[in-house]
Amino acid sequence: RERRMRWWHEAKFGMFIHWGLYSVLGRHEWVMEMEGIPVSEYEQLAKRFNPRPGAPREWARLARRAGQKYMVLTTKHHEGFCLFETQTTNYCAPKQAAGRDLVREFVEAARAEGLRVGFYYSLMDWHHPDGARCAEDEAARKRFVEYIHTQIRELMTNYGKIDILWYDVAWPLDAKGWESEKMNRMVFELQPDIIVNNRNKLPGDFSTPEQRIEAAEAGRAWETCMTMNDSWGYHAADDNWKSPKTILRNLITCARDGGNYLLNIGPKADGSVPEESVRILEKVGQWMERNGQT
Ligand code: FUL
Repeated sequence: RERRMRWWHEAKFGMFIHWGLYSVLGRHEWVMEMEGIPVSEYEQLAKRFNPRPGAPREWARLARRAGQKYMVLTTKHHEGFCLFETQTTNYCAPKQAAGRDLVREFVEAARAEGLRVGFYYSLMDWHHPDGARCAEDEAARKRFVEYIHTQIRELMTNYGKIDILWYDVAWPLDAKGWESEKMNRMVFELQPDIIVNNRNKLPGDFSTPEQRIEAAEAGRAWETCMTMNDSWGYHAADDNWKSPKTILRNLITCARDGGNYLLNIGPKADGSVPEESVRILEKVGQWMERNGQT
């Protein structure tokens, strides 16, 4: 583990990217749940999600200039829409309006800028019919876990070397239900050098304090993930931006206490990064450059 995690400890600073169909609405990445939008209606957003090519390259350039050393993209958030090519469902970018594999574009962009590559993947899925009933219905659980494991296998197989797997929200099952041990075994077989977080109900390689800075127990790696405003997905009306000074102070606190800082952007549906986020990251980058961190 020490060997696998060396680069990550040195990196200290990464870019989180929340991007999906919710970006079309621009009202928080939980919009489907918060506004009770029915699946059949929400699905229509896939017809309007057609980002312009090259957007991931802009994120990667922005990240590099800000002194971030790795990027983690939501390959699938709770809405269930896959940004990657998959055999498991048509509800994925290549088979909808986008017409292409956005995860591939992301991976290529990160590599082109010399950044490490991370995949966020939500276990909870509001789109799959078994996603909720799997807790009470064993046949549903079996189907759903097969679906999830297959998607993870695709992600771990089709994009070359992946550096981080960032699981999220394991509702409504436990580690046994998700077959998390088997899941991680498969992941490490396919990607021996990868590091995984703790959100599939196993300890994994690092802890994931959210929106707060809190060192884990001694000897345990941790990464604080945080938004620049109050939403992970693009939110047009959320202007509660942190100052560059606050962001820098947070980064320095994490580094001082031995943790990493994963700072989020929520690109718009076309892939462009909200102006305010760009401004903040550029300021951070100036400081990083002055201090020899880029
Ligand atoms: C949470 C999710 O519910 C949020 O939408 C976001 O992805 C955050 C990083 O993790 O648990």
